Amino acid sequence: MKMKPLLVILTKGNLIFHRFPTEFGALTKNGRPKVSVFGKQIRGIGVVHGDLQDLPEKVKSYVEDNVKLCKPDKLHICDGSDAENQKLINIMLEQGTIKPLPKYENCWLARTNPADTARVESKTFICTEKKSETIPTPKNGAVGALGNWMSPNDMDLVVKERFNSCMTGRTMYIVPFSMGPIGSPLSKIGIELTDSPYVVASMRIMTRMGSKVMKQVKDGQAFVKCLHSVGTPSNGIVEDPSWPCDPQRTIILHKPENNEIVSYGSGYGGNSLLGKKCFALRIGSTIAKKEGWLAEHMLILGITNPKGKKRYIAAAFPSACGKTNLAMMTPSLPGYKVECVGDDIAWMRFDKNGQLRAINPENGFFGVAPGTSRSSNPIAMDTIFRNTIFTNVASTSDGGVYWEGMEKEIGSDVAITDWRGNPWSRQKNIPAAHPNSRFCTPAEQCPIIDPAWEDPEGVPISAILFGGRRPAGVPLVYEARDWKHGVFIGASMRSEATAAAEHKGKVIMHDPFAMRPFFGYNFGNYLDHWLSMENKSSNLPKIFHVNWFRKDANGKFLWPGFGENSRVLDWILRRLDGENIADETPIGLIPKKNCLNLKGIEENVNLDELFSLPRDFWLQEVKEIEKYFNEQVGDDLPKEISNQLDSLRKRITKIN
Ligand code: OXD
Ligand code: MN
Repeated sequence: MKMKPLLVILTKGNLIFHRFPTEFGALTKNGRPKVSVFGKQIRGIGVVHGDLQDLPEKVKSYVEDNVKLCKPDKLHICDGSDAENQKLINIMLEQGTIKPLPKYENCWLARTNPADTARVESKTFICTEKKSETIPTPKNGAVGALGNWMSPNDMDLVVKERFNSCMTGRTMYIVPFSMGPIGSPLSKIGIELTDSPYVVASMRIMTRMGSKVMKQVKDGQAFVKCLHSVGTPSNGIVEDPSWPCDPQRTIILHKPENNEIVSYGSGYGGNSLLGKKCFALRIGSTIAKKEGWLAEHMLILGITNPKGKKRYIAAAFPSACGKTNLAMMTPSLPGYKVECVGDDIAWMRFDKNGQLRAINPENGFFGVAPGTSRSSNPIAMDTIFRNTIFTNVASTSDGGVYWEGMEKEIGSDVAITDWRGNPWSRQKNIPAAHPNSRFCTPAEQCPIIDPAWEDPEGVPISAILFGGRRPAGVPLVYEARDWKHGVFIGASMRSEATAAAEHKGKVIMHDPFAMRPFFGYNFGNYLDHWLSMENKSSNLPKIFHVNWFRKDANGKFLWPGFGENSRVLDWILRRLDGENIADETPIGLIPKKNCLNLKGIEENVNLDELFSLPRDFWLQEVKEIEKYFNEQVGDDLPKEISNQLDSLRKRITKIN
């Protein structure tokens, strides 16, 4: 009988031996699986799926370079087919990466290594010759908080040190993917090389992936190079073969000059599904700057009013602030209909008539699970129980999933296993699901997916919303006075920290444009770019700020949120129609008395408190913004933005 190779595993300090699943190759004398790559040739490497000869030359040479570096045992060229997906699922089942969820159709549960559960912002770098291309120079001794820079030389060293032989014993998957509908003039292509079948299966949901995209590369389309490895720790010991990773050396690098992304050590979400944050936002924003468009952390929704008039709105909120809930909202106001184009990213460009048009570059939803329920987001619940990969949620004894928020949706007799695989009970003082646990589900399954969500021309955007979690001082909604003021509002955004990244606690963080972790270049230049859009159209979208999260003195939310947010969208749409329903305030325009439709909820809403503008709060807010701009953006802050701040300060001092 052919022996499977041995892998040493360290569990709770004890050395145990584990046999690699059949996926892994033969071992050399020193215990490392054999590889045979010579020069720039790929020789002796088993191609387990697809034909190397069919690869476009540019892809071939990208693959060859990285085979030489990473030394995988096998190559798999992804075609995106169902049969291929089944193969991947079998491999993941065998490796213990996923388990089936028999309560649903074609759904799977993955549990990550507990050290690999979120985006690692501190280990994410943009690599440019000059540091100032990537981040503004901080002032007054402040530590820069608008991204991390690395020189291209250091990037090379990091890559050599980490990637050398990192795929030994594994298969390298070659994943061609399109961000945006295939063939849309607004779409872009990437090729991800990865050693994680979980990443491939997730990319198949989150992007348009497979042979059709490779064909476009063959036809001459450029592609963004995306190299990913879950990594192999430097001592060669993979602690948990069901979720290999190398958290100690995790690093995510972007080189805009070459349209290149390199990610090592993490298999999780935005760290590894490179089409999402790395491509669609970081590299995307640098391409957008060059080409004159916008790559933004925004949902896109279509909303039809009771008269049948439809408009599209894009909205930027930081991670875990309810973008998915708003994008799939069930309006409480009669006669309104919301349809979803996207829940996380928008690529937007002015067309030749000066109309801003947006596509959702993604093909799926990678949504935060906790808090999603029949009452908060019934549409998401109708979307996610087919063809979905859940990660780090809890599981139930009847073959389903569970997370905080689903209390009313499971029987009292089912037993729950938490995201780490331990028995869990409601009495336990720890969450059953990881706060950043996710569902990864195809967008086309959403029952309210917009009929134009794949329109190659994009959908016309009439309004842009900025917002965040602001427990104090910030009213439910206000409208920017003009485009420049709107850009200033985006630049001044702040929000409570999120579990989507590695931050702790509920501190209020600056998160300009909800892009702080995702800027691909110097934020000061990004502001210039946004300001320059003013010249592209005489029909600019109106800009608003919303805050669903204001609390009263007892810590209770002042606004019911969810479907009731349709009342705010109703006011916004009527403003777009030019209705005289707004009053000037020092911070912008807010609804005139009796102009926000509160029919049926008047009793429960304290409008005065919801829209109050406490002078001390706003004086402090202006101080904070000023400090932030001075320290973080310094000389790169456009004059127009500091003028906006001065005007705001003057207006605020007039508050009684
Ligand atoms: C996300 C995020 O995953 O913003 O969308 O963290
Ligand atoms: Mn996001």
